[in-house]
Amino acid sequence: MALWLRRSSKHIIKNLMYSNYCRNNITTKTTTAASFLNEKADVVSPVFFVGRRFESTKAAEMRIDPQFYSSEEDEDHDDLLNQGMDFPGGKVMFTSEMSFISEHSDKRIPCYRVLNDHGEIVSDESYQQVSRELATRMHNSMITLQVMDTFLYEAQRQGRISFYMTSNGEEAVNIGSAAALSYDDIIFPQYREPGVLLWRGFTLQEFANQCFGNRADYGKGRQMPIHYGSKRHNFFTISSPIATQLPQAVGAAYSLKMDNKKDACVVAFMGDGCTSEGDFHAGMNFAAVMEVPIVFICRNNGWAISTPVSDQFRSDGVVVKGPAYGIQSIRVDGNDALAVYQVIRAARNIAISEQKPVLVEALTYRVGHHSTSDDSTKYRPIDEITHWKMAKNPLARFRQWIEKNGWWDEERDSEARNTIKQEVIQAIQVAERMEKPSLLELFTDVYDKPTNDLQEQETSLRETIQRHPKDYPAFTYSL
Ligand SMILES: Cc1ncc(C[n+]2csc(CCOP(=O)(O)OP(=O)(O)O)c2C)c(N)n1
Ligand SMILES: [Mg+2]
Repeated sequence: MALWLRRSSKHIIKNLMYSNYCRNNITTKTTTAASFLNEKADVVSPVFFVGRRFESTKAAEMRIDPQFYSSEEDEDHDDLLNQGMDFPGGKVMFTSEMSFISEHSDKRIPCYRVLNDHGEIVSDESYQQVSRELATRMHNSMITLQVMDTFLYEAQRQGRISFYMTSNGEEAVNIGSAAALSYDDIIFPQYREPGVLLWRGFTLQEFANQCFGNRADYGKGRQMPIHYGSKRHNFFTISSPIATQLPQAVGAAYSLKMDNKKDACVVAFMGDGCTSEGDFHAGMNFAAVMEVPIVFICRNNGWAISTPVSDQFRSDGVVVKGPAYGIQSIRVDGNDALAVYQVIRAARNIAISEQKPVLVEALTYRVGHHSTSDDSTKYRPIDEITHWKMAKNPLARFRQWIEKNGWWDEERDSEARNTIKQEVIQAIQVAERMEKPSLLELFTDVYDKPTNDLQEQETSLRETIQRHPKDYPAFTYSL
């Protein structure tokens, strides 16, 4: 019985292999068996696995297992080896050489740049000149971001707001990418990309209102500072749990595809640390499989709070992860605003015209502390920070370039900085003086009708504030 089973199974498997072999080679008109299987053999597509992507894995493995062959079948077997096998995703050739893919290539993926550290153009013909108007606007926006960061950071240090995060050192990724996009593109930010919102017209007053959590804050004071969001600017509200924005962004990109919208894409930002979250991998895979128009921009700034990238991953950064998911990818110098602009423009073009995702890894550096709750000198050398702040400064590099073009000079620079400084101070003063949102707002916007426990909490909070009015001065007016 055992012998019969073995012989029968060998026979069945051999037939199976043979029929698969024929089907795999179905376009070769001379194969009589192919004609037997399908009379229109010569016009049938050679792709065997279409529509049955996952069910044939086992059969495919069995087909190449030598234990199922007898010695007289060796020649056939060699032929089969040489043919390779059609497998979901394309033909895979066999090899008799057992070799593991190396964990890294000898050379690191190069980094695209347009400007060198002295603001000189080093790019080839792939670079497209930008207009004076655009270049000066980009520079002005980078200064605005820097000045806003300085004053809001100080406001936190003075105890006027509870928390803040700067984008110091990452101004070029912020503004270079924002300038390359259309306002219809939908942004899913991580949190260190306020420059994108600034570029789209979110005012300094709106930034300050959010950080002070006042009545004019769109989040009604219910979020920590820097959790901006604006429907008007196609900028999804920042959410603290890292990487949650990625699968959401892919869903939004899929909806663009379903709506056949061919003039916009989704742009999802993330940090290097974000790529260690499961949501990064789920998002990348879904984007690739569903072929959605999305540009993933990873700001690889060297650190995820106190975790250096060397403790984050062993791969050559983030860019190499793209091809593993079947995503076109590129590495760019994130401190070169011109290079970021060029790359994001091209990436956006691919995402929309090919309806496919693109991954961009921008190499930059977080010059500031992670947030106002952090002291980065505790875990990284000051020399490292100084190097990136001085020698690799993205604003200094861009400024040198626009000065060489005769579009900027010292006088213009100090005038711009002074004007922006006054605007930021004014915005902070107005935001600070404005009333806080009504306490009632704390319990709205989640349920249509507040649940019993929410009602109890509201009553309890009111009683507490009435008992201790000095501890809650900002809220007593709305009781
Ligand atoms: C799911 C989740 N885990 C952990 C945290 C705590 N956390 C906040 S920021 C951060 C580091 C993120 O680093 P990175 O993505 O590189 O962004 P960067 O701050 O460098 O811009 C961590 C771990 C969080 N907010 N959410
Ligand atoms: Mg980081």
